Amino acid sequence: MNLTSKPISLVVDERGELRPATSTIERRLSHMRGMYADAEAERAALAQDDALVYEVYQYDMPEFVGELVVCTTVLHPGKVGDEFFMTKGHFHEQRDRAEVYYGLSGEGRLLLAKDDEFADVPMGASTVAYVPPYWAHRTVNTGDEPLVFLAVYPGDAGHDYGTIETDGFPQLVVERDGAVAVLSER
Ligand code: S6P
Ligand code: ZN
Repeated sequence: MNLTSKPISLVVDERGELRPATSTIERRLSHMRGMYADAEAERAALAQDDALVYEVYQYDMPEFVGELVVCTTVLHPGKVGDEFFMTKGHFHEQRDRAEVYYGLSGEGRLLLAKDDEFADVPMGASTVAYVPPYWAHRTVNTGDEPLVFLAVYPGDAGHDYGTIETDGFPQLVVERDGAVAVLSER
């Protein structure tokens, strides 16, 4: 994409759409096959309805060092079996690129992983979460409303989804006895 950045003011509407957006992504359950721990529950959910799990509204910028991309994510409430709806999760292709999330509404967790380390931090209205360089990140909605957040990341960061598609993510977030539980697979 041949883009030139200019001064601009964007608006996040009441449902979390960024306006104007230059690209929009819709992720449904069928785009995430194999990512939820309970394969049988995933099959059953897909047989019923290819649910919309999340939407991303992005204002693209040139993919250069020094530029910043802004986008919002609307992560819908729901579960596959007892596992809460989540994003695919990724590393930045340029591993040393960081990111900031600002929570707008809803509640959930941001899961982070790097080598043998992992962490989870709360996400919700007014939360500022920092994704340090080198950490994979995935967001989970643990509430009944959409979890909406704004993200800002370097224009040249890129996205590596393949590593998590192959290796999985070391934590999962489930409902256990009516409470939210973060389980570690390591
Ligand atoms: C981009 C940033 C977010 C995610 C979005 C969807 O670097 O971390 O905007 O793209 O939350 O998640 P994912 O893992 O499908 O890109
Ligand atoms: Zn990211």
